[in-house]
Amino acid sequence: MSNKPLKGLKIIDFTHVQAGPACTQMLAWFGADVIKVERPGSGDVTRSQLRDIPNVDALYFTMLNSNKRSLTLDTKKPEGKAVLEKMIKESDVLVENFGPGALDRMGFSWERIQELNPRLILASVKGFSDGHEYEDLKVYENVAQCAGGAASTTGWWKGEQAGPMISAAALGDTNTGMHLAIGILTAYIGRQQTGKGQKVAVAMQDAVLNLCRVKMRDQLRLDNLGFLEEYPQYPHEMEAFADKVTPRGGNAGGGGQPGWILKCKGWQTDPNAYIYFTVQGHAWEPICDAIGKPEWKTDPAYTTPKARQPHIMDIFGTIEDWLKDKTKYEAVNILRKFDIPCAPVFSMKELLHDKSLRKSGSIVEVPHKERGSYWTVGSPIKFSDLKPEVTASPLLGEHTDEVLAELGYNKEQIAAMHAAKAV
Ligand code: CAO
Repeated sequence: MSNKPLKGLKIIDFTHVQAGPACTQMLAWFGADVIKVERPGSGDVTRSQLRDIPNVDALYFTMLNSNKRSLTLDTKKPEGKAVLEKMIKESDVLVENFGPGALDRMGFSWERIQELNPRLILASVKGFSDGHEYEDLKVYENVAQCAGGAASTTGWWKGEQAGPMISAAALGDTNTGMHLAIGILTAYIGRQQTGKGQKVAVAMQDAVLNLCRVKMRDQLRLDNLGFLEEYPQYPHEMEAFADKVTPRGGNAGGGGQPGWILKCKGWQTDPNAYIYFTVQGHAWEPICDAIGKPEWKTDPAYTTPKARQPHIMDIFGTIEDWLKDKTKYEAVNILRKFDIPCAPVFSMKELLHDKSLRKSGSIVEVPHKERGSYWTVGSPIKFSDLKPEVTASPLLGEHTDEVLAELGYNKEQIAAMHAAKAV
């Protein structure tokens, strides 16, 4: 049995969809007692969204709500409100990601929460921060990617595919939930010092922006320099910098190491027969040896990053030529011997069946009462003394009576709540 550091931490999980649930799921993996509060009858909307098996909880729900308990509660009914009040008095954290003002309208403003339990940490996700000119907007993933700078800096700058582009990675949702988890744990440590809870808020726009830090760096450099030397537009399409707005850089490396996605054997039929190849400055000589171009090691047109940059795409073209009779796996197996930072482009199918990921617990199979079992993404954080064990997501209201009993309600009171449809 591994140690569970968050054991004893009681969390009211008043979250839905992805941003909030991702946060509380992670805390549950690490031992917190997470009670998901859901609307009677329907629950979290993701239970029924994009179902793959009729009448059972959708993967969207099961993959974001493992290790939790489920309590159904209509918090707009007086009986439901009373239960939530009791929970607030007895818990450490309340996490919510409702639309702006919803918690206040329900009667649980920050002031009221502090009256009920000054030790409680209230953790919220909203689209925009408090006081922001867009604070009233409801926000989903892609909206946040647009608002936080990811969309304007992702994708192609010319051709038919030109235009802002959304990432498939949940930069707005799960990423915001991860930021919130850091905020909650910080407030929890703070409470150990002060005895007081506090309100922790993460706006999805801010969480996306935090991941776009290097693009803000580029904007500041562009303001000063008028061009960005590591972008594929440099130096042949300088007009891309004319308006001094950070352009989209396709698959270019975001730092001082140029990189690109390169075609491997079979790319014509396999949409993922590619590798990412990085030209790390000090690895230039090994690269020349690896790709059979030893003459580039001494040719002044190639020896320094500055000399290479104007024709970096031609260099990538030569590397692609070398790759054309090698699968992505064969290519990486050669390049790894030369210490070149690279990896295959893995499809979701490959990742799902990846032996290393299954061995490390990054992909896990979880038994489920109604589905049989499901595969999910396990904890990306690894500890020496904690092996997170992923357990099934709860059925809707599976723990309602159990949680109410723990709160001190007797059988008759629980039956009355059922009769009033408050739970
Ligand atoms: N009992 C009674 N009422 C409940 C309840 C319960 N257990 N749970 C929720 N409700 C009520 C809320 O109080 C709210 O009521 P009012 O608006 O009438 O006051 C109502 O349900 C709707 O809540 P909502 O605004 O959160 O839901 P929505 O589906 O309209 O919006 C979303 C969804 C995600 C756009 C919105 O919640 C939001 O902007 N959240 C903040 C940002 C966020 O987290 N977005 C990411 C979601 S993950 O992709």
